[in-house]
Amino acid sequence: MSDVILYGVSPSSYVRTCRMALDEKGVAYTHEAAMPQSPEQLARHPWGKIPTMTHGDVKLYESLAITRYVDEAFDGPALQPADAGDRARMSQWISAFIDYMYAPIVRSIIIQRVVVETPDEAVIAAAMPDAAKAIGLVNDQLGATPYLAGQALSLADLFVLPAINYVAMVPEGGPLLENAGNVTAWADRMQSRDSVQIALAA
Ligand SMILES: N[C@@H](CCC(=O)N[C@@H](CS)C(=O)NCC(=O)O)C(=O)O
Repeated sequence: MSDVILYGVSPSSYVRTCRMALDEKGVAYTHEAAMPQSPEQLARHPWGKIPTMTHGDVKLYESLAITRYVDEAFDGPALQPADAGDRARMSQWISAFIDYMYAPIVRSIIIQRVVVETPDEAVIAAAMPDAAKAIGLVNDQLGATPYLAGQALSLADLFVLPAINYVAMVPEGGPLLENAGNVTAWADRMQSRDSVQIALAA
């Protein structure tokens, strides 16, 4: 058994991000399908969220901390740009995803459409302008650079991709993605990566 253990159920956007980071680095890990807010997960994360990760004595919660640790503690291709400007842009996109994109796209649209038995159409409709704005900005970035932080894959792509993948699966994906050709082309390119196929198939 690997001494890296990632906790959290597979459909979670943030669990997918961490799995992709681990697989991009070639790190062997055990995946335990912990549920958020379960007693076990509350013991690992003060707010009961997923994912969490342990590596021997290192016990981490929060996806940004986990993915940065994975990139910095293990061999394998760098997932953070060396160039200061690109690295800052990576941080900007991760921060923007967590603060402005996750709520409208994942919490409001995807969870209502995919998880909730009777979706609240008002919640979905209210989230559409913010979701459209976010996807438009991602589209502009991907028109300028092949990946969110520049010329190479970075953690920023791994944070944003799972949400975009979900958007493409729900009816709202039609209007949200119809004018976002750079986003759909990037998402298509990303699908060819083993890490993406493993995480998104789960
Ligand atoms: N800030 C946390 C957010 C994690 C998060 O919101 N995870 C979701 C699943 S994608 C979750 O645990 N939701 C259940 C809950 O909030 O109780 C991180 O970056 O890891």
